[in-house]
Amino acid sequence: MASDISLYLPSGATASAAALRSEEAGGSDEFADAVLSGLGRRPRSIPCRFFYDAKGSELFEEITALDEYYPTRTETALLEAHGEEIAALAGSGRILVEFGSGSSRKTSLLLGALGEVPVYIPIDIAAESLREAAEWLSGQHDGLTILPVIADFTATRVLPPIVRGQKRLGFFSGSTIGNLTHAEAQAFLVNAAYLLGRGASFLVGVDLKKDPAILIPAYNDKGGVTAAFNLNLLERINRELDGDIDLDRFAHDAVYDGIQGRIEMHLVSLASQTVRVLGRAFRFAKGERIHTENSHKYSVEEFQALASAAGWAPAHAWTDADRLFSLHLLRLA
Ligand code: AVI
Repeated sequence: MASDISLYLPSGATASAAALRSEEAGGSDEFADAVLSGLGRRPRSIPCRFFYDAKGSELFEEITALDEYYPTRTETALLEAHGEEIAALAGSGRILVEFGSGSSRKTSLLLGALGEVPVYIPIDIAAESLREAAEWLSGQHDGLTILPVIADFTATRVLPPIVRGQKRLGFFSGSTIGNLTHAEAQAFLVNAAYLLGRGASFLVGVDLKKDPAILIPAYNDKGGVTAAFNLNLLERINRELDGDIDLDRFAHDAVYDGIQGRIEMHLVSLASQTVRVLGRAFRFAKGERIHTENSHKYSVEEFQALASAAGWAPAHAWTDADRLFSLHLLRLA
């Protein structure tokens, strides 16, 4: 039954989600260190993983349903259209290892297409979302064994012992890989190869390079949901780090850097002002920015080159007719 799902810690222990809540990524100490050092450096920056507190996660869900935000629906449509072919190329009877507990709907589509999956292992640092996703999926897929692992999926080196001797298929959806720098993305793919092991397959969703006239609205929607998502970082600072930031004196901005091939999100100071966080003062000039997110875009060939450099052999890439998004199947010899 759903509520019996226990969460696996790489140390080998199991724990309840509640007991772990204070240790989740973005827990206050780590958040405080990142904010104090990020506001103190030039250019100022705060890592995008801190967007996802409860309110930020809700706003992100809203973003995925926006007209302007094409990635989620396009990737979902690719999974619907090519599920059978993906399953045939990925290999049957494999343990499914998902990096991030992101979108249960996409996972459910993939599970449906794969047919027999002996065990499903989602890895995420956020215990609560991990448990919620596992509960929902266990309701959708009768008899599926789910072993959620609480860990930083970019760095974890351990899976539950049940995977020993079993072939694995990795799944990393939503172009979350685009939120990593090229070097971090390569390091992630190398670590995923270690974790998934010889003979593994890996399905990765990657947003494609395209006209900035499509990209910019996807990160600056008319309804202001992405702006609220970005500004929630300042609200989170006020809530958790005793901040006094006036949200009306900062604005959301999204720009496309064609050289780096990435959308950058920033928070721009609308006035010359001083803000306080945990008793420390930070002076902003009017127009000064805090860099809050990178979202890298790749051509099919660029991503295949990155994956190859990390030891993976590209087996196939699916794209939609408008060339908005790509799904890559990689293999490890
Ligand atoms: C989670 N990640 C892949 C999203 C993206 O498109 O980079 C986060 C996001 N930021 C603004 N809108 C969506």
